[in-house]
Amino acid sequence: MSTAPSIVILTGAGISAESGIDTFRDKGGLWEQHPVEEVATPEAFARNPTKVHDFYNMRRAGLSTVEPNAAHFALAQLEKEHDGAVLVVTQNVDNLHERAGSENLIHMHGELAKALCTNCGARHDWLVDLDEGVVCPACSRAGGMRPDVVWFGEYPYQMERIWDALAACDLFVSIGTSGNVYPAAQFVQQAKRASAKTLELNLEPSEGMWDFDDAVHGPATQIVPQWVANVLKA
Ligand code: BJW
Repeated sequence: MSTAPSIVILTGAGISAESGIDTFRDKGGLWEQHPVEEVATPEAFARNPTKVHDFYNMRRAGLSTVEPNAAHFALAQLEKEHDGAVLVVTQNVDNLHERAGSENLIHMHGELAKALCTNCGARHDWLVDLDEGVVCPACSRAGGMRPDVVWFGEYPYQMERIWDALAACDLFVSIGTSGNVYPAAQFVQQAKRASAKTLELNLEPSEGMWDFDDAVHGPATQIVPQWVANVLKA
């Protein structure tokens, strides 16, 4: 059995920023351009589905114009070369981790490249626009297709698997997230209850920086590959 540390990594919008994807809460971020209560709640979708579809259609179309960066690639390399377990839990709905090669990956807030039918519960790979008239390929009904993302007030995906991994990890690393959104913002406490070491890698100190044992601040494309290189040579 490996004695190498088991690592859980939480990523947020900051890891994709240098790939050209807007963050949410930074100056000029997505919530400044599109008020959160108008595009990221179930109530907003019920009230104005066209507006919500437009917001996600724009972001889904943007996927084909961006590439994974050095930070995504470094995490994929860590998963392949580290002797212990490596799990990446991302809050991001982009597909840059998987395109960089990460395989042990959970999209806790869903995926832009998937659609969910609210009539039959089927999930579909989806790279084109959605609208209220789209027919579900599984149940053939129209009107129920939505982006497969987790809005405020909805339950994030695979939480049991995430809590279990946090309870069993030796090292928890949070990368490129402001720590504003729960339950992800609580992961550091859960990891500490398991006596894991905790590390923040972010452009600037996050809301919860003082909860971490260590922190390194700078652009993800610099500090993540450096951290991975140190782990792999230890
Ligand atoms: C760089 C960088 C570079 C920039 N290099 N870094 C009151 C108290 C507590 C909780 C609640 C409350 N009222 C309601 C709640 C719960 C609510 C919540 O947290 N609200 C808060 C606003 C208070 N949460 C929910 O409703 C969640 N569900 C839930 O709680 O269910 C019940 C439950 C309870 C207990 C256990 C389990 C379940 C659902 C949350 C859904 C979030 N959805 C969104 C949008 C959908 C997806 C999408 O459209 O993309 O997910 S919101 C948005 O925020 C998105 C993100 O994934 C998420 C996190 O944002 P992130 O990634 O942190 O981005 P930013 O922009 O905030 O930060 C970027 C960071 O990067 C910054 O720090 C920069 O400095 C840094 N950075 N460039 C490195 N180059």
